[in-house]
Amino acid sequence: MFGLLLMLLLTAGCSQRANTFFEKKLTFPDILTSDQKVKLAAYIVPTRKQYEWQQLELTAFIHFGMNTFTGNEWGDGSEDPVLFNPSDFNAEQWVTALKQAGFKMVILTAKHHDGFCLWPSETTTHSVAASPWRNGQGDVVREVKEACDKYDMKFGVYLSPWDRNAESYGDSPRYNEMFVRQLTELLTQYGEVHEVWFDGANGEDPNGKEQEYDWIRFYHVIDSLQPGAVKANMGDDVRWVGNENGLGRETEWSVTPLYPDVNELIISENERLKISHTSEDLGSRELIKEAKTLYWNPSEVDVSIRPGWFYHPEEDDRVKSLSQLVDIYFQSVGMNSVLLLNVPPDTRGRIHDTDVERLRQFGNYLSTLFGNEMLIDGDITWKARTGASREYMIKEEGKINSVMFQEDIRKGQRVESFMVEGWIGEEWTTLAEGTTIGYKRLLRFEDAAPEKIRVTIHGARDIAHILKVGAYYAPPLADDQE
Ligand code: FUL
Repeated sequence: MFGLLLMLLLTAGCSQRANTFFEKKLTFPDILTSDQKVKLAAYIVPTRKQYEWQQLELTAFIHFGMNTFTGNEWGDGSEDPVLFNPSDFNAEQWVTALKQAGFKMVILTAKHHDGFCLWPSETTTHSVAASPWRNGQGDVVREVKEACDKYDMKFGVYLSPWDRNAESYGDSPRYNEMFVRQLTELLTQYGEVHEVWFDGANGEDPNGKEQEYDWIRFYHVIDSLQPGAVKANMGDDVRWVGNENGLGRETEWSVTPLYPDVNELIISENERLKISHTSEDLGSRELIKEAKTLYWNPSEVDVSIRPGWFYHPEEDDRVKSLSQLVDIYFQSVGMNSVLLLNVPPDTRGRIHDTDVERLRQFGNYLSTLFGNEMLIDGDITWKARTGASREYMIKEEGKINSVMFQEDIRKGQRVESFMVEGWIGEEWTTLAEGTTIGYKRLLRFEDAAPEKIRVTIHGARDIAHILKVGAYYAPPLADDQE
């Protein structure tokens, strides 16, 4: 029966890989039962670039621009370019601080809502070219990209569609044309770009005119100029988790009917299903039963190391503590998401010492924690059916308080619920319970010293491919490390 279903889907033109899997998208034929739909959901897999992106785990946002100098979070576009004048700009300092902490990509705000371009764009005079910095000869995008290349860091761009400076904003075709030119400059003049991040903000122009973004055209520009770049947030490769607090979902399905609101058809389908980025449930069986199309659309957790996205000196003593950052790590990377941590440089054009030190502590903490694997045999792959259990031996005298699970998502995301027990004092004691796993799931519990652990898969949508199980001891963290 399953073979017949696959045949049907093939003839329906779905993109199928290796005779079994569906890359990124699957539209169901009308005749399927609910159970068949759930089963097929287990065969939707990431594209290669989505999979590579997921493996980065730690990525960094850099909010830097006019707001750094005016103290704003959102400029209105009327700011004088002479205000942009970092006194000691050093992109290598950003990249090395992030690199040492384990970050794998830097995404720069090439243009925020105020429309000020950090590169000398030919589309506008509102750019670094009109600033005193480097006598108007500077290019922040170039210097950051060069630093990334030098230290083997991936590079991404944030280009705000909402532009409060552009005169054409609100005159939809004209502004879209300019936006495409800006995108084209960024995607052709700097070498490889790995992520393009589109914010959804869509303010009116001063006369109340609304701008209609041509998302599909923007997608085509990216796909043709940088086929290796994932499109995030309003893009269709990477999904905004739905909050800016560093908090993922306990149950995080990368397979979901949610697609960004790029046109009327999609908007009405999202409305019919009553789903948006902030919905708690984006992938349950109940939702899949109602869906017509499913996507591989994994979650990205964006959060700032400071209260604001841009640097403000008055927030120097409000940099997140190490324990807050570690919590965020467990709630993002540990909840089947990629972390996008914002670290905003100051008016010198350098990352402040407090933030550099916190990044160093964060990187050290993670390498101590995960550098000491307590399981002897956690790397053996395991094909687990619903109800299956497996025991893992712990190294002698090992204290643990966290466990890690990974599914081989190249074969789909399947686990719906599982449990971890420890063999303590000649009996099994429950240590932790979880729902989804996906690319990675971390669970924490009280310190325990079991001789071995037992993992039971209580529910799965099909045979789950468990790639790795790990157990670790996370050293205690006091909040006074701020
Ligand atoms: C938001 C923007 O309005 C903020 O300023 C920031 O850039 C954040 C990452 O996205 O929607």
